[in-house]
Amino acid sequence: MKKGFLIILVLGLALTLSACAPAKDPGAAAGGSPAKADRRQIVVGFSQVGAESDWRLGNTQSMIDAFSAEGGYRLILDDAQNKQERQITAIRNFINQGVDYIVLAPTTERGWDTVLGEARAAGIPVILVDRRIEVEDESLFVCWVGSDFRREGDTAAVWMEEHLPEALRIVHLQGNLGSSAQIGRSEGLAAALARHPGWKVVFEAPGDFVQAKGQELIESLPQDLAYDVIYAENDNMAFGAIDALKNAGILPGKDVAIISFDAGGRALRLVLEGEINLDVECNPMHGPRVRAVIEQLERGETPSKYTYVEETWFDAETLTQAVIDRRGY
Ligand code: GYE
Repeated sequence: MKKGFLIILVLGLALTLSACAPAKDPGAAAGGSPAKADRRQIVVGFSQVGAESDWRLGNTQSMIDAFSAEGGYRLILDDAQNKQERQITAIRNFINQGVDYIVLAPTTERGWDTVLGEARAAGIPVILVDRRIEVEDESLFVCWVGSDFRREGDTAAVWMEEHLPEALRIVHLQGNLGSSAQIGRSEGLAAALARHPGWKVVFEAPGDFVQAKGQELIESLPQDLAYDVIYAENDNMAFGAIDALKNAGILPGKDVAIISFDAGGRALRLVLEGEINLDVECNPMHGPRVRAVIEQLERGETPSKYTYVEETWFDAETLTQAVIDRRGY
């Protein structure tokens, strides 16, 4: 009995000692080159909006691919689940961890002054991607990379002017209120409404860029509400709207025109099939663009303050299968 106890004690001690032993230098053990071990890893804290849409998933993947360990980076990714408070907490965590760069894809435009002031006080450069922010002092961020959302809204409006009748009853599914993507796309529509007395918005509500919410909103419309077009501010809300219409025996793309934004692969297939009439492109592949900005900063260069991504639009006449096959999102 006593002897057994002693054996256990000795074994336990041996295990504890081995756990405390200093780790061997992996480079030396593998006979690896010291130069490789010395190379500095750049730590990037990325505060992402959430996972609300196909666009967002494509965007996250693009960032993961761009900031790989093989490329010399360590990416700390934080998913804020569409909450600005969570993004503010994430940024404070990045500051505490002493990251080299903070990349922020902001949920909404306002409310960033304080936390970005904290990042500046800690000497950490902040790069904005996707949506924009409104701050008192624009030097709180180094630069921004993303899309011209107002232009996307204008593009949709022009297409509607050219392809749809002058008397138009519009159902407007908005994105996250206060986000640049919502603001720009809604502004484009509002400007066109001012030009067209025959256009009327018969229903308008935010669906937060989420498929289930798009579906719920269309299902919630009064039975006797007549409308000609659904202006959905992203593909996922358009998917939800399409499902709701089909369940009600209404043909999307024919009985009701569908306008959408993002133009991800899944949506483009519906353009070819005639269920989405127009999809305005919004490119989420920002990873390499943000990496290029960081490379510039590492070389001591000054990146341009605002970089807009080139984008186009697709309807059944302009879209080809080859475009869909090349889509990375
Ligand atoms: O259109 C939508 C996503 O900010 C451009 O956010 C982005 C928008 C995109 O959830 O699908």
